Amino acid sequence: MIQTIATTPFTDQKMGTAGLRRKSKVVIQPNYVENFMQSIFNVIGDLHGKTFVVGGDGRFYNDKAIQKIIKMAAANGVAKLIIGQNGFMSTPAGSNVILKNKADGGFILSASHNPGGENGDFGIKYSNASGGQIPSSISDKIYQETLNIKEYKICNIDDINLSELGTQEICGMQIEIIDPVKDYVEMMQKIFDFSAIKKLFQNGFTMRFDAMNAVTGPYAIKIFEGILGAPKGSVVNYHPLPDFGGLHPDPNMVYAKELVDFMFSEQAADFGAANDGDGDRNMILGKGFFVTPSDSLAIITDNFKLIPAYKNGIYGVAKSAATSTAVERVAQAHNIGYYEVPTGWKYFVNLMDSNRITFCGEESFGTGSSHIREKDGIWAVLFWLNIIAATGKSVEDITREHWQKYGRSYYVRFDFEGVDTAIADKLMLDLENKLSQLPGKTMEGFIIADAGAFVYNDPVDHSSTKNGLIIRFTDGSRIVYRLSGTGSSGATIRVYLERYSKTNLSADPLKMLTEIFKIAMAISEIPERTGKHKADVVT
Ligand code: G16
Repeated sequence: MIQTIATTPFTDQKMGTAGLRRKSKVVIQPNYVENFMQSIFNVIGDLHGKTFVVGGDGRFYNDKAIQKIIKMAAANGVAKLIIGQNGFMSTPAGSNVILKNKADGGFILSASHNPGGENGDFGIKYSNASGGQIPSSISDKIYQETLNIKEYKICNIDDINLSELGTQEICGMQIEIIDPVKDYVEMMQKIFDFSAIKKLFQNGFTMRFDAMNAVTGPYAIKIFEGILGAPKGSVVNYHPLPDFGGLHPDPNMVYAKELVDFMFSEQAADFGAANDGDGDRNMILGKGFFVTPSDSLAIITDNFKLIPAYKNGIYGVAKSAATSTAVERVAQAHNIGYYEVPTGWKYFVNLMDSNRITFCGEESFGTGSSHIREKDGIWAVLFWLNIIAATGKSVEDITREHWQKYGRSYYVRFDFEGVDTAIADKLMLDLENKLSQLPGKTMEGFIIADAGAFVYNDPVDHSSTKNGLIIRFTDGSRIVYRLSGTGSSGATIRVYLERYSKTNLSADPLKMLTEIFKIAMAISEIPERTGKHKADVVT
């Protein structure tokens, strides 16, 4: 039944910040998924005795791609696949299943927060036995393999029925279909104080969770409405749909508009939250109030003692360089380890494995802990609910009290999307060359303290990664420039701005950052070079 099929390489199968992401129309080309998967299998080498976890966020082509992966895994000698029922599994749940079963890795079929459907994006995230996504050293090898691939192996059998739980054998490989929600729920119950959160709802607390028609719907219904007793209707858009029902499952102030409008209306619930396509991102809202992901990480870290699983102490905390410095002040106050890594959750994995950190987070709506090796949307929501249950305070009060204690990092990200790749690359190169001349200069009343590329030297595997350019001012303000690594076409230039104030705690973030924005544009020449005088997305 095993066939060897001749193929020719695609030249665009280089993984980005988190796996391979391309337009669905590109991925559905004959042999596209096959080439990519065979390249991974070739790089792994001997697959005999190995177990992998497979699932996805249910987007268009999830069902087709998963069948290909099953048939190819069997043909390549994989011993066992653990698959989410109907091919569904969130990214955090997948990480948990890998770790719990001591599997050799896993594949989550998702383009994360990117839109889905035939005209949207598709993607494949590949994790190893750590439960986290592979380091760049391995993804580089896989990319080289994709450029040289000549054939792939596949079992010539009918599609497998993925709706029945249980074990079966195909082509000499074992398949176990599991309930993707069960293990995840059990893990959350071990971390948080479910009875305190349950009491909160019994006392009339209200929430709205927007699953954005993506993978977390079934998890959220089970946990929030089922176990914790949130009123029926608290979870909305909970049916995972191939095109996310036309929603763009990116939980931020722009794309989670339905939730944001509701939370800023008269009818607002006490608490609002959303997750992204594959359930690793989160957005936290109070009544008429938005918590930036950078502040959320700082607040979560400051409150670790309120959570059963962390109350005895945490190792430390890490953030991506582009994330605001709010959590740095918390780490100093608690005298715990503090690390700054490049953008990409995979950079946290070594720090967690070596017990250097417990919590980590990113400005891109990702927060998580060492319970798994991916960011975790529902975990972050439960963390906030647990803080609220333990303190009896609102989201806004918790955040404002945090600012009183530590000061406030005003923080906004500006995305310039759909830029010609050559223009974006040249802009970053020229900018980097310019940075060494900037220190000491005064612009718009701000003095530049230092400027340069962000280079991370991993303390565990000693690899070195360069990602983004940073300008720091003498008052603690910062500008970070990066090219996104999660787009499916063209380039997106991200500009992250931050300004710290110890005393001015209630200003409008955009007003606070007016001058810094002007400086960021003047130095980079983004408007002149891209023709864009306004960012496409401001979050
Ligand atoms: C991925 C990574 C994150 C990263 C984000 C944004 O998230 O896992 O670590 O912060 O992309 O990356 P970029 O700025 O390069 O677009 P996800 O949720 O898309 O998998």
